[in-house]
Amino acid sequence: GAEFEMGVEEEAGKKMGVFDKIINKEIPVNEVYEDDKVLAFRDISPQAPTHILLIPKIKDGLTGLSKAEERHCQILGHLLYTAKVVAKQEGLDEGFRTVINDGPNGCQYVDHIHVHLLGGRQMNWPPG
Ligand code: DGP
Repeated sequence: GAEFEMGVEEEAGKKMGVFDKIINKEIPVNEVYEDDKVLAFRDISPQAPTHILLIPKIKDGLTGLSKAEERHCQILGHLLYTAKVVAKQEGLDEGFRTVINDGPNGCQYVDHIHVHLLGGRQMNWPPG
């Protein structure tokens, strides 16, 4: 999609991505968790009663999971662990789903890795 292509420009330093603007507080979000490495906020287009995005504050080339290198192992683990912390904070005691979309087939639109945390309703399997 268009935003995926925008990310290429961003890598070249021409354009700041939407999640960078969120990290820089240039775009306001409904924040639910923050620490030195990760920011979590409510998705603008929620697909479940609870729909939160978790993103690393420093992208470090991690536009998507397919671009992960061994140096990203710590932040990847921290993102997933934080999803659990936020799920508990949100009271998702009956379960929840985490999703990382990657690339066109994965319906990834924002090229800054993010974990979707979805809950508050019965999820379906297989996903669409
Ligand atoms: P994905 O398809 O995995 O790339 O999901 C990107 C998600 O980001 C999508 O669910 C909508 C969300 N999103 C995009 N722009 C904004 C924004 O400006 N604010 C918030 N809160 N969410 C956004």
